[in-house]
Amino acid sequence: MRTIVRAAFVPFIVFASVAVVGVSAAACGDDDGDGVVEVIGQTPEVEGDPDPEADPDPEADPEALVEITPAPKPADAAQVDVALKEWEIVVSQASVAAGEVYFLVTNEGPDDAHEFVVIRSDLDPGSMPVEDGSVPEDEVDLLAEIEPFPVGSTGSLTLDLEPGNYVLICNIAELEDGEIESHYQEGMHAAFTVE
Ligand SMILES: [Cu+2]
Repeated sequence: MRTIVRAAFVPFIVFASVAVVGVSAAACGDDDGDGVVEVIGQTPEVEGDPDPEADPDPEADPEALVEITPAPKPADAAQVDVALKEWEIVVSQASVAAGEVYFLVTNEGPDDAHEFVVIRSDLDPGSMPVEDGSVPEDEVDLLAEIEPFPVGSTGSLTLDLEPGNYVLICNIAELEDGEIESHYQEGMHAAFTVE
């Protein structure tokens, strides 16, 4: 039975090898049946979509995204300008006083949709956990985010932040030429401190 299942999913296994090789290697260290079971468990995400160039995150398709506009800045909030681009996040200041913080976030592209995610973490900004190119958002202290938005658009996020260490990331992972392109791993992360 396992042989039949495995044969049926050969095209997917080839296609997904980049995504699962780390998981399989970590879990069992070889390529026996355990690895195959893990691969099969991921098929619902791809099943019915035979195009290996397909974007696994349709939300990230610039063509499908609408422009966003920033909310007005609250009078007492500290403003932090944020530029999202390939491949970095640039902040106008890396620390602010505790209290209301108004992030004014622009996607400078030049080509890709980006998102803006605020995580509270003492980890080095480049050392967050990663699964299939994304930081698993249920395994970190994610405070808020601006969902993927197109190049040239600006949004805002106002948060009441306590003193501590924060990490700002873009968490989009998409297929590029059959391989996962992780915006986070390409460098879209920045440290941010609240005093
Ligand atoms: Cu991005």
